[in-house]
Amino acid sequence: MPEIIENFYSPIPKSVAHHYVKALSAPTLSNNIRGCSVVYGDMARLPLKVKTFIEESVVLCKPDKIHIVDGSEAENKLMLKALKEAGAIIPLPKYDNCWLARTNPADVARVESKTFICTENREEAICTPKAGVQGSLGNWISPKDYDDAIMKRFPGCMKGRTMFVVPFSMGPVGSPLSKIGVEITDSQYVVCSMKIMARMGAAVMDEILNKNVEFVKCLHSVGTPENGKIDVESWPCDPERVIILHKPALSEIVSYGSGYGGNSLLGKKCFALRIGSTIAQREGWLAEHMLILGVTCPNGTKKYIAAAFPSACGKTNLAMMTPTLPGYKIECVGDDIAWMKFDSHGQLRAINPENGFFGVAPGTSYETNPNAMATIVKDTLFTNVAMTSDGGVFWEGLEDTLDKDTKITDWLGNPWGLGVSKTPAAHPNSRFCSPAEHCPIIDPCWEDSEGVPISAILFGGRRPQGVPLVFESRNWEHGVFIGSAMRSETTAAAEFKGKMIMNDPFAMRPFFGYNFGNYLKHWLSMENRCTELGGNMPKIFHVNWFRKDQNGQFMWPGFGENSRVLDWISNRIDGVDCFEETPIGLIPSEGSLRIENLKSQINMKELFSIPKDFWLKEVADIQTYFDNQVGSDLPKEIQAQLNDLKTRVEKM
Ligand code: GTP
Ligand code: SPV
Ligand code: MN
Repeated sequence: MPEIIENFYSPIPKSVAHHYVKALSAPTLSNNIRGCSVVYGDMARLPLKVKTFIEESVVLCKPDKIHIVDGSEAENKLMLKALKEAGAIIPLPKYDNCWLARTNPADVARVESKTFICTENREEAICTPKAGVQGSLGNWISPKDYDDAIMKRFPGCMKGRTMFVVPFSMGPVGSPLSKIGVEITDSQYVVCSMKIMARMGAAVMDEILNKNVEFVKCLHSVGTPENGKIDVESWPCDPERVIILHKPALSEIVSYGSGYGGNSLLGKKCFALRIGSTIAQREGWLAEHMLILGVTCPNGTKKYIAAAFPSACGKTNLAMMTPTLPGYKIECVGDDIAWMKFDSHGQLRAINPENGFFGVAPGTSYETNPNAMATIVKDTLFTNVAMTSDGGVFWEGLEDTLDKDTKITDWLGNPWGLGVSKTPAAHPNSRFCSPAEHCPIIDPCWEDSEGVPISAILFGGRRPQGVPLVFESRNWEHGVFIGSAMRSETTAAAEFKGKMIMNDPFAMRPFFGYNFGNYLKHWLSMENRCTELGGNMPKIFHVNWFRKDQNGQFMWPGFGENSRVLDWISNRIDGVDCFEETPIGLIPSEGSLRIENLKSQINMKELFSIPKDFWLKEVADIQTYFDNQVGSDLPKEIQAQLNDLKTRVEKM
């Protein structure tokens, strides 16, 4: 046993290996699968279906060794140690068990253009764009091309590496709303990240074994470039041949070439959203790119709100907000993904299927998000942030924390000087990966298996022009239309360069697992489902923290001040008559948005203005988008909503 550990985790000194051996799972008798030795883990715990999945993967990928992940602390320590010794992570002694990973600079974000949904017919997966127009609502791949793509990349891709088998649960283990996956990966970084982001390990394997539940098969390899040359030894990947494949019919995800975030932590966007949305459609619920927060008002009443903003548009910040309005309390249930289902009384309930935060680092500071700052000083794996000479982290937004003797190393490992260097210290999509339980304002109900009751759904994005701070939909159908017409400035979370306004319906453009037209029909159908059960639909709002003035400055201070908007929304949920009708929806009536004690003067008139020219163009742009991208898949109710909006705006 010590020999196995030593040679697997070489060059760990024998004495250290010995120290951990006691805590490890018992060795098995026939410790091999298809001739490949199992160097860690309990073969006896392997359900037949998992064993078959491992066998198939071994035959395809030809790893040297197999490690069945048990999720224990001892195992995690070994992994981190091995990563450190391989130079893949750097310790951050300023904090408690925190680490920094630097990626290959060619592997820094999700790759939407190489992400595919595989179905028999194209129409099941994506809308049919107008002739001559490039579709932007996902990519389809045929079953044959799917197989070819795998066969071009995977055979032998794990030679010389260890194959890790990670059983994981999205949602608390055993909860009726949870779903299980097994990720096979050749990246220890992925294993350590999955330990933070999902419930994983032996308890999940037992769940599969004892309840014989189905699981989503997730196969991941960081790959090796075709010429066999790995650019950055500490971060192997194959950027040229990255591909992220989903086959909903088989509940299967296959990802090659990238070790980064949503490309490699397959429980997150691939499972919880893309495969998740197809399961949700089938089973009658919603899998959404949404934060979930609890807001307690000064009178002690508490409501839960879900909000969909595109990547890097403020979900984590809103979910962890420190309200500036006295007497308010915000608590965080989740910051990225919500699974929502009506209960038997017709109340919409949400769970956060994740176990941690994979949050955008730049912009996070003691001023903007002190709760995130308190979360990330323990058990956190940072990626592509800058490092300080005292063993801490640095990124844009933390300038005030620096003293003049501190030296900075940028995300690429080069010396960096504040006010001197022309490039950012941290990559704009650099991230922290932290356990949710370390968040000081984690909601007491965040792991409740029945989920928390949702009273409102917010849509939003980065809209520098024309879109007011907040408006309410006239009804559910109008709200679904607002979601379908969402647009936002692009960010560094995906491969887009520069800032342009892009349509991002429901903040799900990169994450739909099936045809967007059918997704809209599914959303519209929720109203009947709810009323039949005797419930009330949540109200729908649109928010925009990012409107700019003529000088290009944000007109609204955002962050904790967004509590003022939540206050108004909360009053609207309670039915308070504090609104004014406009062509685009209901906005706060004069004086009903609390603006007392704001630190700076705000031009409220401008912030809530609805310029006719802008909205005429917006209506035309939405029409073009629907015609070009959605075509005959667009539900007639949504077209009718757009027609009505057009009529109202024209009458302005
Ligand atoms: P993903 O994890 O990619 O899905 O992103 P997210 O939606 O969780 O975005 P996040 O909260 O991490 O915010 C992204 C960036 O927007 C950060 O740099 C924040 O500082 C900035 N931001 C968030 N909220 C506000 C706000 O209210 N006003 C302004 N001006 N910026 C904000
Ligand atoms: C996003 O891009 O919306 C993220 C980061 O939350 S990733 O996990 O990379 O998708
Ligand atoms: Mn996200």
